[in-house]
Amino acid sequence: MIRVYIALGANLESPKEQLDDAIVALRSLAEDANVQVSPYYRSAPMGEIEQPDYINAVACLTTQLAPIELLDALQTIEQQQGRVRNVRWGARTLDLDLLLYGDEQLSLPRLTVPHYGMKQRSFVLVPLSDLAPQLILPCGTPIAALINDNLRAEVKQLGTDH
Ligand code: PH2
Ligand code: MG
Ligand code: MG
Repeated sequence: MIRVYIALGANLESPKEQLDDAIVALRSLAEDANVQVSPYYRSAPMGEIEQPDYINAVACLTTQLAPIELLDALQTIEQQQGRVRNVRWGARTLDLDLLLYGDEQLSLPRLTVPHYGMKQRSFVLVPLSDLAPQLILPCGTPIAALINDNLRAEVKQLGTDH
């Protein structure tokens, strides 16, 4: 049984509902149907492409799935929620990124874990530290060492009644 952290992001077609629906779908991947979810955050789009603001969150669950099985399952959920892959970093109904798979460091053709951008992204680090303030990343860095006021100012917490 492995504890995994998954980043959720959406900026099209009722993004909050997309996250709500994704969390229901993630339960089917969890060993005990139990998924912990951070507060939802609104953030400006990272990158050069003009697109709507994102709603982001992080979920934590334990699973028996192997890393590639989990990646396949996440991509199936993205597709079920109407994800169309066209522009890199473009707008999307749902993005599910595998951030952490236990303590493992994986470099596979389809999958890099920890997620390559997670240490730079406020919309990942802030909700991740809400869920796991004591977390030590596989590289040995405590999540707390990556959080600061500037980073927190980049994201706006929404209600937690989801
Ligand atoms: N995801 C992207 C590109 N830009 N910006 C924000 N704020 N949140 C995201 O999840 C995001 C993004 C590509 O995955
Ligand atoms: Mg993705
Ligand atoms: Mg992403």
